[in-house]
Amino acid sequence: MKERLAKIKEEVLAQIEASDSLEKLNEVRVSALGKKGALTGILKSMKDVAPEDRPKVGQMVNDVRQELEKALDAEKSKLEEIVREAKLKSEVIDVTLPAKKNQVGHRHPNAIVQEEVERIFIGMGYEVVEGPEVEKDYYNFEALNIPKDHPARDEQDTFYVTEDIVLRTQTSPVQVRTMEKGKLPIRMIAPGRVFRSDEVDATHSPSFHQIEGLVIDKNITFSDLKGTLAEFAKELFGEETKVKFRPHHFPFTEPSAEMDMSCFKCGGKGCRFCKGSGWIEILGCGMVHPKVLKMSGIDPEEYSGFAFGVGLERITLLKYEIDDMRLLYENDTRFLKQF
Ligand code: 2NL
Repeated sequence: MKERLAKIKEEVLAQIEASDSLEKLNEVRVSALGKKGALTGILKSMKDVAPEDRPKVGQMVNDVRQELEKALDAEKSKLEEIVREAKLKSEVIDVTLPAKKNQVGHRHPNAIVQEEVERIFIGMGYEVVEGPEVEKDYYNFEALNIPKDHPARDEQDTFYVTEDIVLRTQTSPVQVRTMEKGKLPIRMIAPGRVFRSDEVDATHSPSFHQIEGLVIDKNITFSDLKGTLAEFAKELFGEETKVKFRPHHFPFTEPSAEMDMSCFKCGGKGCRFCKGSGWIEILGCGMVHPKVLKMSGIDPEEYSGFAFGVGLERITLLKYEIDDMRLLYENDTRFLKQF
């Protein structure tokens, strides 16, 4: 029995020595000490040992078991250390490598200018209101005094969704919806995307942005319009900016005008930028037509108001001296991050 034990010990120690992986070492542990292992086998054959010898043999088996366990644990630590070393070597990080640069986005120049315009009007007590881009024909045309046969409908090259649903050609429908709600007075601007099936070139796109403004109160006059829009131009293009108004026609305002501002490049002397005239056209405006007020439930005898509309892209191109609107739609960050 003693020899059998010694042989098992030697064999197992040799197997431990020969194990070159944690998996193999575990197989050795199971085959030596496991339920069906060699040592357990010896304990099972205790019945063949004389009863008086049993405690001694038991003691011997336990001693061998302890010795083997010690050897197994030592080998396990050794193998684990080897695995750790290999892992450290394979996962080595070169801290001197240049870091990956995160691409940071940039505010779109249109968004920057829109926020600037919003800031100016909020400062004068206006509210910023938004509305749907897909509109009823009624809100886009009828309520603005543009009936079915009106030539302005051709000028505006409308995208029709159905016979009476359109992609809005201006943001006025937002103002009509606000007037309809009946809460007066109104001081609002309506920025947003509009659509016209125009030809595409350096100054036209089928989808662009507009900012319209509307003021309705008692005793609002053309002087209020002039003062407000002159202040707007000064805040946006500089204190020295002058404005002038030319008579114009819109179906929804009467009287109507277009506003020019003195050229911010040459100050009015005339240059390539203002095509020698010293003036640059920037917006359309007028006193809200009494018919438009009446259709939205406002009494034109009691209330009056002014309205205006500016093309956002037009202002952006002017402000940043960009010569082609298409640059605003390409979203090339090399272009965008200049502003
Ligand atoms: C332009 C002209 C304009 C308006 C828009 C407006 C809205 C309502 C009532 C009356 Cl609800 N008018 N909007 C008025 C005058 C001009 O835009 O040339 N925009 C680029």
